[in-house]
Amino acid sequence: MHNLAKKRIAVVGLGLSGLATVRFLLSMGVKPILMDSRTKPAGLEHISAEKVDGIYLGELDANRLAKMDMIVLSPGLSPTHPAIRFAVAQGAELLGDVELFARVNDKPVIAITGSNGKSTVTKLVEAMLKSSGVKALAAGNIGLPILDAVAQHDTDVFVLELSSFQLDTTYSLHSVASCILNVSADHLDRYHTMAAYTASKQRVYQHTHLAVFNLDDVATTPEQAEHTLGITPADNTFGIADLNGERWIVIDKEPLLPVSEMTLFGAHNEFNALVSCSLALAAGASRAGIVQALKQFESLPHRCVLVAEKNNVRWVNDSKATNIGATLAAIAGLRASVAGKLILIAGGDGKGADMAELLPVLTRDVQTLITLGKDGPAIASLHQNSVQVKTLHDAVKQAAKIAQAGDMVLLSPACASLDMFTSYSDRGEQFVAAVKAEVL
Ligand code: UMA
Ligand code: ADP
Repeated sequence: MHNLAKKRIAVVGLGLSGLATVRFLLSMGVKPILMDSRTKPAGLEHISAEKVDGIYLGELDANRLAKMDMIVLSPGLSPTHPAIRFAVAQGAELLGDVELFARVNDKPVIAITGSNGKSTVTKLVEAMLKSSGVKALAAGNIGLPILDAVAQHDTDVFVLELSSFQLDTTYSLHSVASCILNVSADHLDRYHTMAAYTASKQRVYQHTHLAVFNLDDVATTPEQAEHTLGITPADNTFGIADLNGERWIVIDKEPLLPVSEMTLFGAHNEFNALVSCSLALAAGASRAGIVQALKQFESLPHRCVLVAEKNNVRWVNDSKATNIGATLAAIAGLRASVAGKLILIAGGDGKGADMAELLPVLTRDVQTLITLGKDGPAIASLHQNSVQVKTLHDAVKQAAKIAQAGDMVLLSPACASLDMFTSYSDRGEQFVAAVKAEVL
C-alpha cells in the first residue's frame, strides 16, 4: 500500500463506494482517473474535477483503462465487462473497495454474506457488541462504504455486510469470524449459474478464523476454513431448546432468553439471532450484552414491518424482499398469524430467477395475488386468483377492495425494484404512502 501514490489508478463507478474510494485515494496522495458508464452518475456532483486526473463518462474506455496499474471497480459493475476484461488482460490489477480496506485495516473484522438476512445479522451483531461495551461499526453493502468507515478511528471491530459482488473483487480480507447465512437464487442475471453465485459467496471464508455456516443449507458449508461452527435451530446445545414449556435461545448449553422476549419474530429471525450470537461472541461480546440486544433490537425498515392496521386488516411492508428466498421466509414467518386471507403484492425485476419456485407457497398460503413490474406476468401465471396492475398505488387500491377483517396485505415482491423505483426503500415508502392515502 505504501507505494500507492506512485500507481496509475482508475476508479470505475461513481456511486457510493466509488465516491468513498476517491476520498480515500486522495487522502493517500493518489490522483486517480474516474470513469462511469453513465453520463450522469450519482456521485459526480460531489467531486471537484481539478482534484482528480480526469473524469470519463459514457461507455467505458478500454484503451485508457488498459494503461492503468490498478482499477478499483464498483460492485454494481461486473468484472466481466469487456472493457475491464481487456484492461486486466493488459496487466491492470483489478480490485474493489473492500480489498483496498483489507490492505490498510488492522482492526478485527466480522464478515457476513448470504442471499437473505445479511443486514439484519450485521446490525444485530453490531448491537450485541455495542451493548457489551465494544465499539463496533456496521459497514459495507449495508450502505456505509467501507472506505468511509475506515476513517472512523475509534472503532474496535468492523462488522461487514458483504455482497457477492464485493466478494468477487476481494482477495485478502482477514476476519475473526465470517458467515454465509444461506444461498438461494439471486443475481442470476450476472452469475448465470447457482454454482458461480455460490462460489462468490464462499470467498468470505478465505482467511477467516471461524467459519460459521447454516447446517440446513449445504451450499453454505465452508470449502476451506481453520475452525467451523454449523448452526441450526434444531440443535439444543447451540440452538433453540424447550425448557419448561417455553422455547429458549441456548448458547453453549446455557439458556440465554426465551424466544418470546426477542423483538424479532419468525423462524428465519431465530436462525439470524443464533448466528449473530456466535459471531458477536467471537469478537468479544458478553452474554449480558447479547441478551440486551436481542430484547431491544428494532426490526430494520422495509423488512416485514406492520405499517397500518384498519378494520382488522393488517398491511405489511417487506419491500426488502428482493428475491424469492426472502419472500418465502416472510410468508413462512407470518402465515401462522393470519386469521383470514393472505393477499400478496409481488413483482418487479426477477434478476433471471425462476419464479416457479414460488409456486408451492403461492398455492398453499396466498389467496389473492396482485402483481406488477417486469416479471409480474411470470408470477401472475402461477396463481389462478391473480390480478395484474400497472402501479403500486393500483395494487394497494385493488387490495383495499378485496381485504376483509382478519386478512393481511403483504408487499413482499420477490424481485428487485429498479424497473419501477429508485431503490427498495423508495418502493417501500411509496407503498406506505399509498396505504395512507387509500386505507387510513
Ligand atoms: N452503474 C453503472 N455504471 C457504472 C457504475 C455503476 O451503470 O459505471 C450502475 C450499476 O449497475 C448499479 C448502480 O449503478 O445499478 C449502482 O452501482 P454502484 O456500484 O455505483 O453502487 P454504489 O452506489 O457504490 O453502492 C454499492 C452497493 N450497490 C451495488 O452493489 C449495486 C450498495 O449495495 C452498497 O450499499 C454500497 O456500495 C456501499 O458499500 C446496495 C445493493 O443493492 C444496497 N446491493 C446489492 C444487494 O444487496 O442485492 C448487491
Ligand atoms: P439482506 O441484507 O440479505 O437483503 P435483510 O436482513 O435486509 O437481508 O432481510 C431481507 C429480507 O429477507 C427480509 O425482509 C426477510 O423476509 C428475509 N430474511 C431475513 N433473514 C432471512 C433468513 N435467515 N433466511 C431467509 N430469509 C431471510
